[in-house]
Amino acid sequence: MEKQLKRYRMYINGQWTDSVSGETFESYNPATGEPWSIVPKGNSEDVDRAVRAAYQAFEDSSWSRMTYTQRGKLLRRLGDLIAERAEELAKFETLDNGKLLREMRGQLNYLPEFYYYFAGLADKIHGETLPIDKPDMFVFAGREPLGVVAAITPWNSPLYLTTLKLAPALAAGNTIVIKPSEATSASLLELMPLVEEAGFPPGVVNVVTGFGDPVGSALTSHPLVSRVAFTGGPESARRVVVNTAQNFARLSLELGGKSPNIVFDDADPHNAAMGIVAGIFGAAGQSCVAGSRAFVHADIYDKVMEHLVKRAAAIKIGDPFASETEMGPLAIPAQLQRVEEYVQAGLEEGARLALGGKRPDGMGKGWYYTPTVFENVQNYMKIAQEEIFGPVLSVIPFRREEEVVQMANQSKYGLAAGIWTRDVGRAHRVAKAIRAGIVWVNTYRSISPIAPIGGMKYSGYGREGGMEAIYEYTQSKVVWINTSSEPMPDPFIMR
Ligand code: TXE
Repeated sequence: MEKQLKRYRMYINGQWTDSVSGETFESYNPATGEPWSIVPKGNSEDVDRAVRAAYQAFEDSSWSRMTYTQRGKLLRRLGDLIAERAEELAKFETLDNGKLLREMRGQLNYLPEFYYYFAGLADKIHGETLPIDKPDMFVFAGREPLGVVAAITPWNSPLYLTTLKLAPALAAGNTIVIKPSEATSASLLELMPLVEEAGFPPGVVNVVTGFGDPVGSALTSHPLVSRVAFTGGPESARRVVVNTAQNFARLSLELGGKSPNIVFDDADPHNAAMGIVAGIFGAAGQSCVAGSRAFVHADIYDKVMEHLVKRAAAIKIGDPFASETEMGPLAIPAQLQRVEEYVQAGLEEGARLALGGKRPDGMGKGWYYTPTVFENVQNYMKIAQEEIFGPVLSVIPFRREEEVVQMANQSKYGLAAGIWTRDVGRAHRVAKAIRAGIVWVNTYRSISPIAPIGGMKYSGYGREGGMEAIYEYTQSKVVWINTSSEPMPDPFIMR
């Protein structure tokens, strides 16, 4: 049986390699619940090899003396290669995480834009001269790379979430070691031949596969790592924060949310209902920005619910590779269990199921769950406060703008929010009042390399994407030049 499984190796210092221990683990297809590939199970020794390779590559002249324009060209070439192989890469993602092929295809087809954007920025990381308040001093400030970046990624959008770290890190001149989620190693390993073909020197990009502990822990605490970029859950994030106390690495955390999707009484009920469906049932709710709390104005509540439940009930669940499928399985069994536990908690707290709340029939061993809509939800309930990361929506009616802003902000999270209204003043007011890093008005789940992504409060800190990402992967250096020909003045006075 094992012979039929695809066998992967890690990518360290431009070489394909097994783990030092020789150990492996299986990766599963969520649609069938069966293993389909074998991946090396790394440990701290593999991490050490990869970090040392990245550190050496950072120091090596083939990377450190490469011009920013040349680095930009390599990134552009990588973008072109991804564009050529987007379909193939998307299929590996679907095999590993069970998300719709059409969604992964959409992400992969758009991914080159991120490489092009950061390729364009690579040689625009300018410094500045400072109009210093002292005569005979010429002072300038520039930005320099940080060194070795450690990227830790989850299973929901493996290459997209990797790219948000990889592209700006390389554009800024860093090197990188990436640890993909143990559930989805394949697409990143499939990307490595393209990294090589694009012309990145060995050691600039490395991949160590394996579990959070020991691989993630060893990587985030390694003394030669200067920057950690983490996307995942809060529990692992807490350990990462502690780990970086070892190496004082800079850190960005993207940890998901409990995003409100707010429908005002002047919104088109059908349109808003479709926005809610997109926000929570797209990707089966396994998205950091999932609009998992829908606040609907009481005056149009019934109409919105009618459209919402009708459309959600019609969602086609099935094989994520089939073009007609609208919702695939959940990516890992732990998620299925988590969703079931939260649905039970919702019922116990007195919320009422308007739709779903069970596993669908006839789906074999796949990790499927039906689109689920809860009514009669109070904002303080567990299902309205904790991230479920599955196709479970809580709907809460409201009457007043201040009331809904208050409820939307009564959450420990602050990643994203949606507002549905035709009143431009209200759109601006509410967007300003919501404590979230991203606010969408009359749209949901829109992304672009130009717009930064990141959260407030328990959703984490740091921003990915946009010009801000360049600042996140560089540090400033100030140089003072004394232009005076006078002798050195009193050495005991600070000047
Ligand atoms: O994520 P983990 P899990 C949320 C979502 C989900 C919950 C748990 O609510 O239900 O988190 O998901 C690595 N040091 N999100 O447990 O474990 C791990 O190997 C370093 C939101 O599956 O956080 C993987 O590569 N790394 C999120 C990565 O962390 C460690 C996406 C993420 O997995 C580690 C995923 C350690 N000690 C889950 N332990 C989003 N923001 O989109 C684990 N990891």
